[in-house]
Amino acid sequence: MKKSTLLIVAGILLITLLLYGCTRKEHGQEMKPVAEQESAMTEYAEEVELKEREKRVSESDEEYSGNKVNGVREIKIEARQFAFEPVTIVVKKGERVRLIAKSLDVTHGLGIEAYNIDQKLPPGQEKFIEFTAVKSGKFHFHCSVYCGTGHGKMHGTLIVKE
Ligand SMILES: [Cu+2]
Repeated sequence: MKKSTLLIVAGILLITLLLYGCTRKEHGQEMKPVAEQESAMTEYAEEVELKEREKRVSESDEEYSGNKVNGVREIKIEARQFAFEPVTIVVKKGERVRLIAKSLDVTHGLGIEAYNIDQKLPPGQEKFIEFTAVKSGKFHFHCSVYCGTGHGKMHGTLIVKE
């Protein structure tokens, strides 16, 4: 092989190596923005997840009736011929519950047998019924004072969620 041929081959090899090196460097430079982009995307995903979690917390609280006031769940309940409003009360197991019950017409009563509650409700008076929701499940409540022909239909449900 001629010396000049060797030189040309060596030159080509050198150029190839240089080009390879440059390409690699370029790739290396490209890596950084991609990584930055990924971390930005991760941050964005974390932010979205946080917002969704906050939303879930507020939504899950909406599952329950009334409002939490100084750690006690206060729920207003109205009785009239011949229904309770709301007809379903949802609380969380273990929490302290304060029912603020009132009759809008005649004397009714609020009876929740599972919780040993029987409160007479004279018309127009707010009555406070407090208990701790120690038992989970669905419990029946009813009007415990005869109030007229539809008295037997005055029912409701207390749901104590785990
Ligand atoms: Cu009744």
